[in-house]
Amino acid sequence: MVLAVLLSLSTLAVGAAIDKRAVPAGYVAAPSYPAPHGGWVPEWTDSFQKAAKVVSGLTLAEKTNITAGTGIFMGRCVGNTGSALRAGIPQLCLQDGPLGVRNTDHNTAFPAGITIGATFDKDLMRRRGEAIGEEFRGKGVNVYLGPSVGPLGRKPKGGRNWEGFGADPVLQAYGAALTVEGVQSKGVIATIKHWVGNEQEKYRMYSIIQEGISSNIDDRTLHELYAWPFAEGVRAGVGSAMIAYNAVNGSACSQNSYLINNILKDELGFQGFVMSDWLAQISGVPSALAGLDMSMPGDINTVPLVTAQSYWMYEYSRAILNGSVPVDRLDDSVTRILAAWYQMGQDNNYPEPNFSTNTQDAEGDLYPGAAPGSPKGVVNEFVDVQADHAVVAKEIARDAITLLKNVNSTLPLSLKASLKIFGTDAEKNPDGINACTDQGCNKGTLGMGWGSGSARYPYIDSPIDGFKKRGANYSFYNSDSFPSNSNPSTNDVAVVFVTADSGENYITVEGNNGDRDSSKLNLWHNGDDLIKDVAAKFSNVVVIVHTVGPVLLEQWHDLPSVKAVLFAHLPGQEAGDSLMQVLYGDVSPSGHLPYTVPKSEDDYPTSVSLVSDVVLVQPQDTFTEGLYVDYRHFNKEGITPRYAFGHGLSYTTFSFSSATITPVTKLTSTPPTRPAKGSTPTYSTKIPAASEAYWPDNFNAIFRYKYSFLAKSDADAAAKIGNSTQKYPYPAGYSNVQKAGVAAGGAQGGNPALFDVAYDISVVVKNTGKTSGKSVAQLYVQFPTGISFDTPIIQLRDFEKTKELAPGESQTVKLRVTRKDLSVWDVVSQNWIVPNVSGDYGIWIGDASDTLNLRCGTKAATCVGGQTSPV
Ligand SMILES: *[C@@H]1O[C@H](CO)[C@@H](O)[C@H](O)[C@H]1NC(C)=O
Ligand SMILES: *[C@@H]1O[C@H](CO)[C@@H](O)[C@H](O)[C@H]1NC(C)=O
Ligand SMILES: *[C@@H]1O[C@H](CO)[C@@H](O)[C@H](O)[C@H]1NC(C)=O
Ligand SMILES: *[C@@H]1O[C@H](CO)[C@@H](O)[C@H](O)[C@H]1NC(C)=O
Ligand SMILES: *[C@@H]1O[C@H](CO)[C@@H](O)[C@H](O)[C@H]1NC(C)=O
Ligand SMILES: *[C@@H]1O[C@H](CO)[C@@H](O)[C@H](O)[C@H]1NC(C)=O
Ligand SMILES: *[C@@H]1O[C@H](CO)[C@@H](O)[C@H](O)[C@H]1NC(C)=O
Ligand SMILES: CC(=O)N[C@H]1CO[C@H](CO)[C@@H](O)[C@@H]1O
Repeated sequence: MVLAVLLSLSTLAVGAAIDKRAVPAGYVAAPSYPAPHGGWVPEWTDSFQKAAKVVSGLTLAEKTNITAGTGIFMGRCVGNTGSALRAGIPQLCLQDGPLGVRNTDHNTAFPAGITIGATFDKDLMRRRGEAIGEEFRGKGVNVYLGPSVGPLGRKPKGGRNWEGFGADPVLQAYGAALTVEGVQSKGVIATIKHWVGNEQEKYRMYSIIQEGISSNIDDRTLHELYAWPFAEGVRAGVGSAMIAYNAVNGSACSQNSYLINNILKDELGFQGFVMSDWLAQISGVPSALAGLDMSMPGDINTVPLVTAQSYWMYEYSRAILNGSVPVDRLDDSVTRILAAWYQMGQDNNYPEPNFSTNTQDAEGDLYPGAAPGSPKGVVNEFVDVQADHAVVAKEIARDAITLLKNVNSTLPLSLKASLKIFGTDAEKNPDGINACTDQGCNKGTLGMGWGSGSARYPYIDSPIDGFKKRGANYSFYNSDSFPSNSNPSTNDVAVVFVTADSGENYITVEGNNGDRDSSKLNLWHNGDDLIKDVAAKFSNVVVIVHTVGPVLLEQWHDLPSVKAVLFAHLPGQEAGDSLMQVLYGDVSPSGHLPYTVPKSEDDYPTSVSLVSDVVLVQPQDTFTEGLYVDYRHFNKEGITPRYAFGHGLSYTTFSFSSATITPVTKLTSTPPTRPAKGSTPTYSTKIPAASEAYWPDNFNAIFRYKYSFLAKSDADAAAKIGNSTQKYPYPAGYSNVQKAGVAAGGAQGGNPALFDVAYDISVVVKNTGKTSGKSVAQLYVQFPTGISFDTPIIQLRDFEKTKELAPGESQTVKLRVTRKDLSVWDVVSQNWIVPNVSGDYGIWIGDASDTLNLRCGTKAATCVGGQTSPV
């Protein structure tokens, strides 16, 4: 996907030397070896035993075949591992992306991550995951390349924030964990990505002329923000994790031993396999030692499709024979991969792929990367996997719609209203709904951003389709400039559709290189001007925004004729009727902002602007704002945003009352001691016979395909080195002795005591208005005063959406805070500590981060309403 860029870079770059700009003083990428063996948590024991048994019977070439892809465009899926058919292990199919099966047909284009985040609805998060899982399984995909929780959303202009769930670690964590549970309940391996610090698109990749951008993150910030959603994904049992393109503290994530070995596999107790992002791997032996388990798609990053070169496959066979990578490291990787396969039940009649990511045709090249000369055959059986998933997709699109402003109950509309509708976003792209590869354009209704996180639309139910179906009385002006013939009348309601888009770096759209580096936080297509022109002529204006993230509303928000503003986020295929149900009041809007909407880009700390204009040296992105991203920053600096995180209006009103707080687990300043690691499979350390890697006689190799075999002479030469005193120059701090495990670990997600419930909280939510609606109870924690840690004023820790409440109806909503929710990461003791066990934590409850009027205190264990919101 990054091919064109890479090839052009490499032609430019021949001979240019890499000049590594030092990371700022104090940021270090410490060594952490060896890679911990997997299999030590009870939930995975059976799968590891089955896997280890198979692995013990595999040859060297079979093992290295399983750890890498066969090359880009070398199979039906975006990633295809080698097989070990003799042992019954098929090739595994890995496919994008987070919101649906990419590059295929008869699939559902689900609402994007940011949209499900805006629902604040755990049940919908889980059901979306289940539906996605069914579609990936139905297409024969073994590994779903989602959910995405990195980027976290630190940079408002970051290109891929929309693939995740919002600019808060806890919202991301629920999104991730429930997606993982849903997807994996259907037998599909989920992939949590991108580990970690992938907060901007530009400069993300390593190339011949420039190292990938370095995200310099301090330890506490990593734990309390960026690693938090990964911990919850791991706790949910995620089967794979994908590393990020960028570096952290100067060391590429694909070979950062501290990140993979120490944090992910040891402290967070991750049992699955770690794969590279596509072409992110930059070395062979170092990445293996640093804990990488799978190379995707298998090619050398700078020369895909040129030769059959790989860092692994045959090179990995060589690195084992010459003694550089210990045999147990390879065995552990293969066991992790096969354990995930067994853990999901994929050994039991799992379907083979029946689509091709490379073509929409029924027949085509079996290995397009080998063309010319690739054998041809049937590559697409057009299997319909949609079932009734449109139902949940529409429910999500609808319940995400976030009403920001609604003066004088302008919404809901009456069916009789005379509507004048403006903006090309209201109708489908006239060139075709899938006219742009990977949705790499912003034309027509914006249902998703662009890049590998996109899917093809089976259809789009556009807003205009919706108005038509309703029998609305409307005129539509399909233009982003104000037309001269709109005939304004005082009784008209003008509805203006506007957008802001972003995506992945390998496609540039309207000057935006993935990130919104050109559009900034402004609406696209002169949306501000269109709204202002409409507002000058019409007195009742409703603005509908399809957006990837925060946008500036200031040019028109307070104009007297702008009566209502709503964000419909990225609805996927179900953009029309979902919106109609809200506009016409079938349901009340119930979405809430999964990020802050600022008044100005200057409201953010300068450290979260995009890094730009760096030539040849490694770009440095230092997270100096620490914990203070999004609302944490606005609150700390006392900056009033246009709309606060969590804001979202309804057509009705709710009260929060009769709250209770019940102590459950008594807190201690450090958590109880972790359980010891369970046993893991034992692996031989003996270097296998060179003959295990020899090319078989008369093997019919596919051109440019990646194989794990070596020529006899090469294998023998490597084995000779392996049986000599010649040693690989191991990195400083290298060791191959398994360790006991860090104090903060102990189970999937970390020390299990971190997830003990400290307090149960309940609150009665009552519909005090005149129409039905759903509310969201949001719970924010305020740390006690006087502690020695600087903490954000409030931090989201739990939320729950109510059922649809009739007027006068109430529901008791249950929330909880865990030990971890009340802890800080102490960099000195390397553990989560409760800074004052007898301190009075404020547990604030409300329906937005700036309307928290109900406070439960942990000291007195009482709750009091009518309080002044802490921010
Ligand atoms: C990055 O450097 C900081 C500062 O030394 C350190 O606290 C942190 O643990 C490092 N992170 C990684 C992943 O190496
Ligand atoms: C590796 O996988 C490929 C693709 O399935 C297969 O052709 C090849 O024979 C496999 N190699 C081994 C050693 O099994
Ligand atoms: C062994 O092979 C690997 C893979 O080609 C290579 O990187 C490494 O330097 C070799 N080790 C020795 C000691 O020659
Ligand atoms: C709301 O309606 C009332 C009564 O019709 C009117 O006086 C007031 O100006 C309106 N407010 C706005 C902001 O339009
Ligand atoms: C539609 O609205 C126009 C005003 O723009 C009005 O003249 C016309 O009667 C309305 N038509 C219907 C069917 O309500
Ligand atoms: C390893 O080297 C020793 C001599 O140094 C030799 O006796 C032995 O046969 C060799 N083993 C292999 C497997 O080549
Ligand atoms: C801890 O909290 C208690 C109760 O609020 C308070 O009396 C005490 O001073 C606090 N201790 C510290 C070290 O802040
Ligand atoms: C339902 C269906 O058509 N499944 C097919 C998917 O493709 C594989 C071949 O790769 C077939 O074996 C399945 O029958």
